[in-house]
Amino acid sequence: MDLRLIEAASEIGAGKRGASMGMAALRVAAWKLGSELFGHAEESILRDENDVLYEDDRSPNAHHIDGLIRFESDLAYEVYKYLRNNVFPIVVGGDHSIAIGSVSGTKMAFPEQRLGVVWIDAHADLHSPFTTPSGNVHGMPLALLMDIENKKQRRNKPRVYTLDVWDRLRKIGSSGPKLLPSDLVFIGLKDYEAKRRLSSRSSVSR
Ligand SMILES: [Mn+2]
Repeated sequence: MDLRLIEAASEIGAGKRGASMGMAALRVAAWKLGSELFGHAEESILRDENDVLYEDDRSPNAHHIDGLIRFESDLAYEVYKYLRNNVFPIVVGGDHSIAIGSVSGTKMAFPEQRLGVVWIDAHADLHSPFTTPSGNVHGMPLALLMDIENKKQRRNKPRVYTLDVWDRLRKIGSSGPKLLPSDLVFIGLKDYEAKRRLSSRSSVSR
């Protein structure tokens, strides 16, 4: 089966800059180790929206989430297109919010099938705009993909604008959950975060 590398250098979801350099770092390391992957596999390079990080943030409980709409849709379509043509896509980020487009695109290619996800991370990435202490979207992709908002443990009052964009991201490819909790495996998790109650400082981000 042919492989295709997809460079998804979006770093809007992270709290710090730098995740967009992932592919460049891998390319250098692979070349040093004598790997031929980057010399032979074809690459798709997606246009990122990282410039929104220089603009005012309209969404304190999901920072710059509007910068993800076009990007995640493009990524989903790219993944879908290759899978439908029997080409295996390897998506390299970028921060963890790129899972939104990657998994949505896989679901578009196999709409009748249940997807399994192996999540290798120190964090569970199960926050929503209602529960996030930091407002960083890289901590939310699994909740979005499983359609979990966890309002019971809310600590924030997200803006209507934020929830509108969240809903559009949730519906990329199809509405309804892309993934079931029973089909998700975590590796490397440190812990779940303790639950918190809604506080009066709810809009203050860490
Ligand atoms: Mn993560």
